[in-house]
Amino acid sequence: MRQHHRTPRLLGTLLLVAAAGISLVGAAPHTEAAAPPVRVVPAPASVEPGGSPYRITGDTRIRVDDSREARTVGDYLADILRPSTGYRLPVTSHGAGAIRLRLGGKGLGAEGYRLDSGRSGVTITAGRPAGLFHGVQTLRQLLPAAVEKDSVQRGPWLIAGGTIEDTPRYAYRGAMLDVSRHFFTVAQVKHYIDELALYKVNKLHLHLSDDQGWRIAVDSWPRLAAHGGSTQVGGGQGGFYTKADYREIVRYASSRYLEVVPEIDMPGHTNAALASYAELNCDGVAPPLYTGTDVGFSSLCVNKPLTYDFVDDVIRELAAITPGGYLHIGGDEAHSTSHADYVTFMDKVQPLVAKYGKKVIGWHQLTGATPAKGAIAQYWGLDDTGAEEKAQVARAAQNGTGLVLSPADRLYLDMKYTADTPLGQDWAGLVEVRRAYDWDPGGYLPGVPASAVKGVEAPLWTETIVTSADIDVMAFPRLPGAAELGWSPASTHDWDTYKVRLAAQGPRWDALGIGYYRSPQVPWPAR
Ligand code: TNX
Repeated sequence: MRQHHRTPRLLGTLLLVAAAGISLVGAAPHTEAAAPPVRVVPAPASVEPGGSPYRITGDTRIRVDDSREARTVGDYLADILRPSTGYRLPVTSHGAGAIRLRLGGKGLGAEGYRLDSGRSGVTITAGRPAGLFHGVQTLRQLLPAAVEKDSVQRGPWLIAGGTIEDTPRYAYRGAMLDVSRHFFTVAQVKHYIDELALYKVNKLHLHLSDDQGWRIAVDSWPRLAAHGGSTQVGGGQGGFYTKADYREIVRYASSRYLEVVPEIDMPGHTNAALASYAELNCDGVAPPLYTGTDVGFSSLCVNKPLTYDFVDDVIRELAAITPGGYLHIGGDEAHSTSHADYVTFMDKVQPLVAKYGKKVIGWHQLTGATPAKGAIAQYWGLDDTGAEEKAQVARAAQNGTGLVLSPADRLYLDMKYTADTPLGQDWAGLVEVRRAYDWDPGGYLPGVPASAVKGVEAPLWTETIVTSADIDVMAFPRLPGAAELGWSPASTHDWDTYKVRLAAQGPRWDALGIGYYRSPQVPWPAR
C-alpha cells in the first residue's frame, strides 16, 4: 500500500477531493448510489478511496474475533448503530458478518487500525483492541451524520469504498478537566469521556485539587474531601469523588480506551487542603475555604516534615486506585513558595511518585527544579513566552524530560473565542478555531528534539464553566483540532482542508446534542 504520509502532496490532494465531498468512488459504473464523502477528523494517516461503497442493511451482522475485547468493541459499535438504523445488527463471533472487527495485522502499533470497505462489507483490523475502537470512530464518521441520532432515521447507510490505514503521530493525546474550580459529577465526566473518544483522545487528565476544592477521597486524611470538597468557585456546594466514584470513572474511561491521569496540584493551589488541616500550615492556622478565582496565594509548608507524610499518603492512596502510568503533581504558579523551597519540595515529592510506581508529570515550571528521570513537563506558556523560559524547557527536553504541549493561547479551552464569547477567560488571548489548530507541535518550541514531544493536551479550566453545556461550547469545535494535532501526521496539516472536514462534524454534534460555537471561520452546512 502507498504510504501517503511520505507523499504529502498526493495525500493533500486526496483529502482535498474527499473534503470537497467529491467522490472518486462514484465514478464506478456499477455503484448503486453515489458514494458518500470521506471527511474524517482527525485526518487519517492514509486514505485510498476506491471501489463500491458498503451499505448497512437489516441483514448486516457484526462479526468479531473470539475475544472479550473485540466483542466489547463490537457491542459498542452496535449500540451506536442500532437506534438510528433501526436494524438488529447481531454481534457474533461465529459465521459470516459484513462488518468485521479483527485482531491481527502487522505494523499498526498499539492504537492503529486498517479499515477496508467495499461492496461486500467493511473490515477493521488492528493489532490491539484500542485500534479496533479507534477504527470504529472512523467508521462512524464515514456514515451520514444522522447515524448519531437516537431515533430511527431514513438512511441509506452507505460507507465509502476504499482503504484507510491509520496510526497516531503521538502516544499522548490528552484533555484535562478541572473538577476543582467547579465540581462535575461522575455522569458529567463520563459524558465528556464519550465526546473525547469520538476524536481518538486517549488521556483524561483530571485536575482533582486546587484552592477552591479537593475532589478525591483520601482515607488517611478524610477532611480533605469532607471539608476541602464542600464548596467551589462562587460558593456552591462542590462535591468530591469517593474511591468507588473514581474507580468508576477510571473503568469507564478505559472502556473508551482513555487512561486517567490524576493531578494533585502542589505546592501552590493548595488552599482547600490547608483549610482542611491546620497542621499542614506553617503557622498552624487553617485558612478559610476559598471560593474566588485568584491564583498563587497558597503553599504547602515546605519545611515541615508532616507535609511529606501528607503527600506520601495522598500519592499512595491515589496511585493505588489509578491503573495508568502517570501521576500529575502540578507545580504551577507557586508564587507564594520561594524558588529554593520549590526546588526542595520537588526533590522530595518526585521520588514519592516513583515509590508508588508512577511516572511524574508536572506543569513546565517543574523544569526550573530538577525533573525526575522519565518525567514529563506540560508546557502551558504562550507563543510569546520569554526566550529564557522556553530555553529552560528546551534544556530539560534535551536532557530527557518529555514534553506534553498545552500552549495556553492555542489549546486552553477556557479561553474565549472572541471578545463576545459569554464564558471563559482571556488572559492568554482570544483563541478562535483556526488559532487553536494552526500550529505544529513538532516545531513549536525552539531547541526541543522532536523525540521529546510526547503529545498535546487541551486543558479546560472551569472558573467560569459550570454545566456540561458549558463544557461543550468551549470544547467544540476546538477540541477536535487539538485531537488532530495529536493524532494526524504533520503532512496532513492544512487549515483549508481541515475546516471543511471540521464543518462536516457540525451535523454530527447536532445529532448528538452537543452544543458548539458556530465559528464564522468554519463553513458549516446550513442547519
Ligand atoms: C492558569 S494553567 C492556571 C490555572 C487557571 C488557568 C485559567 C495553569 C497550570 N494554571 O490555575 O485555572 O490559568 O485559565
